[in-house]
Amino acid sequence: MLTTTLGTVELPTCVFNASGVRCTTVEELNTLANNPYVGAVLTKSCTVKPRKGNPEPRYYDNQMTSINSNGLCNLGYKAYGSVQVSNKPYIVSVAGPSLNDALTIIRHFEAEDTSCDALELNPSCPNLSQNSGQLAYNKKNFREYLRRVTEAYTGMYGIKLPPYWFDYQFDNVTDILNDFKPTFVTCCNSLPNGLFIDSETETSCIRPRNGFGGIGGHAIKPIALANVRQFYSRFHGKIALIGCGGISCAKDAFEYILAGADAIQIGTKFMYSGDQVFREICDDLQTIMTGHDYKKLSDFRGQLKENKLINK
Ligand code: RRO
Repeated sequence: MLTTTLGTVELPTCVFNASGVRCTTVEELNTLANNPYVGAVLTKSCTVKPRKGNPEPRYYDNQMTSINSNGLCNLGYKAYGSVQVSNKPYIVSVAGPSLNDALTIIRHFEAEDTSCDALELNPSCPNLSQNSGQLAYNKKNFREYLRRVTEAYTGMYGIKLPPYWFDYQFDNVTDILNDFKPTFVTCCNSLPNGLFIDSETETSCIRPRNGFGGIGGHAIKPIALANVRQFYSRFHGKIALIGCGGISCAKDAFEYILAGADAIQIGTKFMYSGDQVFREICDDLQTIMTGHDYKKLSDFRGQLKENKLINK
């Protein structure tokens, strides 16, 4: 009932982890692989060399909403290339963060026989490049990045996008994506440069960068949902969509699919609740679908209706 596809790759369920959340170590990746409710295993964004990341505390949440400045802590791409996942799709997130580093990583996955089924490119980390801004916000650089990446890599790939706001941005990004034809896009990375303050200690809740960090969870759900919808109406089914942002229950997942998502990723809620969240969302999503008489995701995917209700 919950199976879905990204290009030619089949996922046993449409629910999996967001990159960065409980997916950095080999043990965490194996836990995701062994959980039957998880539709794919996605890694933490990787760099060429292993990175420790930013000083702690670098993550904070209040159950609903999170802030992080993790600083790309990861094992380095070679470690992720050696992980074996055989029972479901294995997706490696590639950060770079420079284009040359991204190319080094991508060439490895092009040349070597790994168990990686797809790459999720990450040109949208909110915690780096404060002076130049995120790559995916710069039309010229984003196009050049995708030109070089697609020259080097012939396998399946998707792109994790930052949140966009205006029609012209959705139009511009769609033009670029139509030229490079990723299999999927993920909407969206965390919202850059938020701030949580602890009124008791009178400090910021995280330490790096004076407390500024990427916001995830409940607060960004309407934004990420809108991004899915905006791209759904522009892609005409040619690029698959993964919704990511504030999904904490099956109702949230249902809304993302109505907006046009083929699959959904869980970040803040997975960090907070752990592995059980996948079972809860899968079970409850099936119950909601049965209540609406839907047997498969394609029965309602993208079918958001116009609101013609009259206020009394
Ligand atoms: O590691 C991070 O600080 C981080 C990354 Br790479 C990202 O893409 N998104 C995020 O919220 N944090």
